[in-house]
Amino acid sequence: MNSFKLNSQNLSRIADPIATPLYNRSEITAGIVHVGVGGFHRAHQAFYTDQLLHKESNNNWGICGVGLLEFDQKIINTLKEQDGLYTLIVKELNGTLDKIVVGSIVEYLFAPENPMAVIEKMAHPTIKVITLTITEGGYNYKEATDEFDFDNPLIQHDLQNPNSPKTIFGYLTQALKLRSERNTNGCTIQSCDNIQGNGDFAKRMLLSYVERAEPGLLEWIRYNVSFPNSMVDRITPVTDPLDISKLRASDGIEDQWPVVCEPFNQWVIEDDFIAGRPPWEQVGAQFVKDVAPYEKMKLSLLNAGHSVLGILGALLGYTTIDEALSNPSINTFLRNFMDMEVTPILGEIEGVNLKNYKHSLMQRFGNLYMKDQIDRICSESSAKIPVFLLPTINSQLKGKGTIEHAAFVIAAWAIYNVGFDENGKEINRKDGMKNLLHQKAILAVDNPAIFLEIDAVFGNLKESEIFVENYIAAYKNISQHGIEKCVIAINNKGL
Ligand code: CS2
Repeated sequence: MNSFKLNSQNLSRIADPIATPLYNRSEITAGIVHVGVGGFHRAHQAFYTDQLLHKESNNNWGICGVGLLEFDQKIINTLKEQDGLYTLIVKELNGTLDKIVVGSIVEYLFAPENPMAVIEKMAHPTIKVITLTITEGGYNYKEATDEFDFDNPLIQHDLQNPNSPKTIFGYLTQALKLRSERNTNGCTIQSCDNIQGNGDFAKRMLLSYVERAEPGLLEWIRYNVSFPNSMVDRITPVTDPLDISKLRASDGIEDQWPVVCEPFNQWVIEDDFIAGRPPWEQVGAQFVKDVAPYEKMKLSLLNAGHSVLGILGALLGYTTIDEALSNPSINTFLRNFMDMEVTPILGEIEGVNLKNYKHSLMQRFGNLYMKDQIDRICSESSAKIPVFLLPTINSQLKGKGTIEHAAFVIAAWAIYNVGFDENGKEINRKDGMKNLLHQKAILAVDNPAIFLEIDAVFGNLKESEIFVENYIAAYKNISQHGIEKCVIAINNKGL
């Protein structure tokens, strides 16, 4: 098949049934700056926004994508070469692929190249909302002290070089400072990361930084910036080179970086936008007063469920989430974890049937065509476990509920960090705390409790006798019998 590069000029060559932007992209202006143009943003917010731009009167809600890290150079270059266009490949449960060319990213900036351009853009009066996907670890939070981490050398750099910052905190502070000095309207900063109370958390971290960097700005922020909480959801595996070559072979589209994702998507947002907002409700987002219960449900069932499958699956030598779920004992273990340890802490959630939600999660995890990588799920677990799993453990301990499954997963993660699966194959671990985790994991072989001393991950969990007891028992059992036998024994107890 003749192929062509994906860009504005070639849009008309894209054949049905692939949807392309039907709005006039040259008339769209950016009302949103988004930081972190990874796969998730492109499968979720940029997709919702693309759908919105198809409706009338929304021309001022385009997105300016910003790459903050050196690592982002590749995606920003790709967007530049493709005029911001990319293909979203939705992998249905039955294997059908739905493809959409998304057009909502109309500008793109690479911060390391020109920091002032990013600061000016964030401060521009047409920008009403600044959204973030900077990952759980990106908020510069120190679990051990429950505070903003001023020891981070990048933060020190930003304090000394306000006009050429490297972190999101330096950028936002300078942009808000310009807004206040120029008497520009305020704006909304919306976190789209998987963190309970992500808006409140982003606010707390930013204000800690501002207090040190620009204390005179605190008052202005209080009255001119809002930080809505939101729950975001769409499983988005890492794009595989095969996705790229197949797209070219089947549709002739040469897209350097398409995004693959599942059909399901959900976005629940607290309606607190001080300078106006896109009417995302027109395309399926839910605006509610209190997002907390939705966030808690999603983080503790979906994200923690992912970690359960990822960690146990990695030790068993699986490479994808569906493979791990297709193991019947892992499948039962996960369901019992959800029913026995998570469901009791959730309570009633208005408009949600938890039984159906859990059922749909199992279907989503089992999607055979997504090939969601266990490596992706296990990466940065040191930042994920405190958000996905610890709140459940702590609530259950408080309410004297069971924590056996969760303790088992933590024990498995300690063993995972030794670095080998049960077949002796080296695990490809990616984690900001990789070295420390490994050191502690090695010491834990003779004394498992040592692993729980990583306060940055576990806080004061080591002080719970019940947890430590369960964890040590699980650790010893796994070391002796392997994951699968232990999982079967735990499942049998639940019968
Ligand atoms: C995953 C999430 O990173 C992870 O561990 O659980 O990326 C998950 O796929 C998304 O939050 C789905 O909305």
